[in-house]
Amino acid sequence: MMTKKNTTLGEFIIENQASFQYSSGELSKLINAIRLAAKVVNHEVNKAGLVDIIGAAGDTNIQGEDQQKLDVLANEKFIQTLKNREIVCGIASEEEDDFIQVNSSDQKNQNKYIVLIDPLDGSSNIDVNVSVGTIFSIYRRISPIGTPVTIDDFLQPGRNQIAAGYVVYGTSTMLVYTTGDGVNGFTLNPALGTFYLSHPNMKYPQTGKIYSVNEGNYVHFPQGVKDYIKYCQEEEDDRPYTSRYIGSLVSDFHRNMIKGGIYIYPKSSVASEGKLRLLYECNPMAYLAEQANGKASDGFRPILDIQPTELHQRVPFFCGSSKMVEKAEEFMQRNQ
Ligand code: P6P
Repeated sequence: MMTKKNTTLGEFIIENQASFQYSSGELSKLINAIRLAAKVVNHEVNKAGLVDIIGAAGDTNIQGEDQQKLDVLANEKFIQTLKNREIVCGIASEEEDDFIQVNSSDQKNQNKYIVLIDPLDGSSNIDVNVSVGTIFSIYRRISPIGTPVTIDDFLQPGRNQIAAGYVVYGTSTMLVYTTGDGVNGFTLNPALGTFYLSHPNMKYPQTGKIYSVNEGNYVHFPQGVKDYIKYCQEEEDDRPYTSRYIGSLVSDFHRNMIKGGIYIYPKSSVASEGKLRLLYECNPMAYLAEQANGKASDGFRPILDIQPTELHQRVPFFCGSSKMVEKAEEFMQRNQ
C-alpha cells in the first residue's frame, strides 16, 4: 500500500489498483467517479449559505430552475456521475424509494458493481453551518452479469462489501475510503481541486475517552445504554469521558477514528430499530471501522454479519474503538 503523504488520490488509485483482487480497473474508475461527484457537491455545499443572497429573486437560481434542496442535488449529482461513466449496473440511495437499474449504452450491461449511497447525510445541519457528509458502499453483483439487477444484489450482508467510504464536507473536505486493504484519508486542496493523501493507514485507537450519543433521548434508551452512559460519566480509572455529539454521523465517526471514541445510535422506545440505515450508513461505516481496527455492532452482533431484509431498514449502531464497543456490548448483554 502506497502511503507517501501528498500522493494525489489519482496516483494512489493507480499505484494500488494492482493490489486490488480481480482488478479490472473498473473499481478505480468507480472511485474516480465518486471523487468527481464529491468535488461538485463540495462546491454546492460550500456556497449553500450564500444561496439566499445569490438567489435573492426567490426560490429559483439564475437558470430559472427551482432551487433544489442540497440533498436532492447531491443525490442527482452522484447518480448522474455514476450513470454517465457506465461503471455500475445498479444504484440505491437514501433519496430513492427503490433501487435504480443502470443500463449500458451498448445494452450488454457487462458492469459488475452496484453502489449504495447516502448522498448528503446530516443535511439538516447545513442551515447551521455544521459539517455534513456523503457515505457510499460498493458490492459486486450476485445476479448474472448482463441481466437486470435484482433486490438481492442490494440485500447482501455488509461483509460482502468490496469498497466503502465517506466524504466529510467540514472545515476541510476529505474523502476517506477502503477497498479492503486499510483506510486512507485524502484532503481536498480547493485551490487545485485535487485530493491529497493526508491521513495514510488510518486506525482507531484501541480505546478512547469520547462518547457520542444524543443524550436528549436518555429516557427512551434501553437500560443497557443508560448504564453504559452512566459508566462513561463515573469518576473512576480514565473516566469521566468527554461527551461530543455533532449530529453528523461522518463527523462524529471521523473524529472518533482519529482520537478514539464510540458513537452510539441505539434503538429506543420511540425508534424501535434506531434511526440509522443499515445498507448505506451502518454497513459502509462498519466496514471502515473494522478495516481501521475498530468495531461496529448493533449492541450484540457485528453489523457486517446482519442479513439485510429491506432496502431502507434501520439498525441500532455502536461503532468505534474496539475496547469501548466491547464495554458497551457488555452492558447491553447484561440487560438483555
Ligand atoms: P439525532 C443525521 O440526520 C443522522 O442521520 C446522523 O448523521 C446523525 O448522527 C444522526 O442522524 C443525528 O440524529 O436524532 O440525534 O438528531
